[in-house]
Amino acid sequence: MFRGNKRVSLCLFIVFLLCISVPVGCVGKPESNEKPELLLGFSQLGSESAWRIGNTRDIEEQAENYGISLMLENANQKQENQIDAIRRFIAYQVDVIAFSPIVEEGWDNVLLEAKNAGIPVILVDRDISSENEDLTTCLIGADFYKEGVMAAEYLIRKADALGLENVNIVEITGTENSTPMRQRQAGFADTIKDDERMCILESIDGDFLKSRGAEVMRTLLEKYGDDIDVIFSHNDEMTLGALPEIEKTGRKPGKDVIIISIDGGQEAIDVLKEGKINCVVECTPRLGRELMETALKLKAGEKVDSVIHPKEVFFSDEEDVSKIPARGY
Ligand code: GYE
Repeated sequence: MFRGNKRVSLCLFIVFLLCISVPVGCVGKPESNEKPELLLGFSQLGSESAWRIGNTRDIEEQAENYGISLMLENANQKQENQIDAIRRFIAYQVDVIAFSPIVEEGWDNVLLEAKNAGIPVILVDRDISSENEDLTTCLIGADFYKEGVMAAEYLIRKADALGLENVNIVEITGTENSTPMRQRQAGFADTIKDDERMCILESIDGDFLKSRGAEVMRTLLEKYGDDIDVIFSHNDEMTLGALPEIEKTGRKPGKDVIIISIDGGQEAIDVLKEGKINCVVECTPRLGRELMETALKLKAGEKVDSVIHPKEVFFSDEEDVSKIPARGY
């Protein structure tokens, strides 16, 4: 009897254990232990411009929209920080790596490590230059060559409209050896090369920074003074740095000097509306949606397009600029 009772109690205890363990099993592991559907490591190159800040924000927002876990690292304008970040993503075994290379050269070793770890890599915004073509899967970014072409085509139309015979241009270029610097310069130069009125007096590196834009402008003004007819600047930040320097000399940007910029951030568009910039070629920082779509496809083992360029336009004094809607960056 006593022994029987003991057996019954044991049985009841086991049933009790089963009762409490089954529902817990149904609920599953606590959320923090759950593997997210996709873990994306993204190395942003820095925060040098409104464009870059808008790009980072867009990628964060779209990761959230798509329910993708994002490991975001900001390299503060240093290639070695980007290489370290990519190595951390590999060690962490993320599903997909994305990065915006600050310059084109110098990525082969770390990308080979990612390839050997079986992690696909997406280039965002800027390209790399490598003999080994299969280190990355695709590039999601603007057609910078076309942006340079659009800037030059505007200038040719403007020179026609004003009846100019000689057009002296100074160019403030973006970060040396970066894709937008190389491609914007090439697109612009190729487009004006057969127009005998056009002459590039000098091109100086402004590193996409406002402070450098001002510094470069001072140097160019000291050297060429009133001979300068046109400023072609590779981004809005450098343009915004250069404008006050021109004003200090008593000349009016947008009237006495033709100003052409690239990006199309809100601040530059406001200055275009004031008449101090003549043309702004758009470069959209909204690459987040394409990035998430592509990362999901790669995780699913699907094929992706090797180059994805967003559609871009330009804004100029040839149109009613008061109608340009808010830019959002
Ligand atoms: O034009 C500039 C930024 O790579 C497209 O980088 C980007 C460029 C953009 O700092 O403002």
